[in-house]
Amino acid sequence: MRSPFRPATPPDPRILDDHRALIGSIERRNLLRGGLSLGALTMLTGCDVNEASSVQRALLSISRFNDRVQAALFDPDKLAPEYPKSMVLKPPRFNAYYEIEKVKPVDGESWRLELAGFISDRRSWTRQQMAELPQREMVIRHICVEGWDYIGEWSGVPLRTFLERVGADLTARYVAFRTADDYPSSIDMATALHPQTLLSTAYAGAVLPDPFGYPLRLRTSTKLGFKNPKWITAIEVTNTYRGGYWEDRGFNWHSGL
Ligand SMILES: Nc1nc2c(c(=O)[nH]1)N[C@H]1C(S)=C(S)[C@@H](COP(=O)(O)O)O[C@H]1N2
Ligand SMILES: [Mo]
Repeated sequence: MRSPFRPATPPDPRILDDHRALIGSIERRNLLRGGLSLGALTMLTGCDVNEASSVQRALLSISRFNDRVQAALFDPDKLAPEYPKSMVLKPPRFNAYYEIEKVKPVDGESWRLELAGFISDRRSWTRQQMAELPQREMVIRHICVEGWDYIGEWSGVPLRTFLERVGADLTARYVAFRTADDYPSSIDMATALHPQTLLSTAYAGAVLPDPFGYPLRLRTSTKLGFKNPKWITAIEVTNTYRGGYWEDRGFNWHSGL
């Protein structure tokens, strides 16, 4: 908020230069037509934008506002398009915040899925136990913010089925994920309960290859690629906003339908 101790000196416009990516993402979402000026930013947020850290905070608060609007528009009954299996890309296209050579395979035998937060049975799960749950398969389009996409065939247990089985509080706001490569991620409960949101263990009918999230990754049909954490090690049901790897760097948290 505006500091009572600071004189109202005109801010240095160069202060925005460090935040071009975040500003670009806000502008692309049409939240601020005609570009973002420091004056507009101060007016919109009531923040003192003389400091780089408060610029960052102001931009993130605009981004969060947009998230709330988008979450309100989310229609849980709207299904994303599915495609014929003949269109499935084999192998899928890899992406992560590092190169494919740096992928550290997860050992499926010692792997456990840990549970936390508003869940009544927080015992951990093995691969075998996950495989015994009801499975679903879907052929959907994966879209990355970098501007590429592919059609993939994913199978696994619907996240809704899993959350019901462990006694999760389905009225909580968020489902958050931790992963073996330190890529935190979180989604709203409506998306978690969507019929096309899976805890996926297979691609094109075969066990997930290491680069694509073995043994367990999230696969949503209503979210951009970066909201699909791979190599999941823990799930938390929470009312606390947990952000995510790219979200904490300015990407829109909702990023989807
Ligand atoms: N754990 C983890 N999950 C991740 C990422 C990552 O770096 N680490 N990258 C995300 C991004 S940006 C994309 S586009 C997809 C890529 O998934 P794919 O390799 O299965 O196509 O994974 C997402 N999930
Ligand atoms: Mo992505």
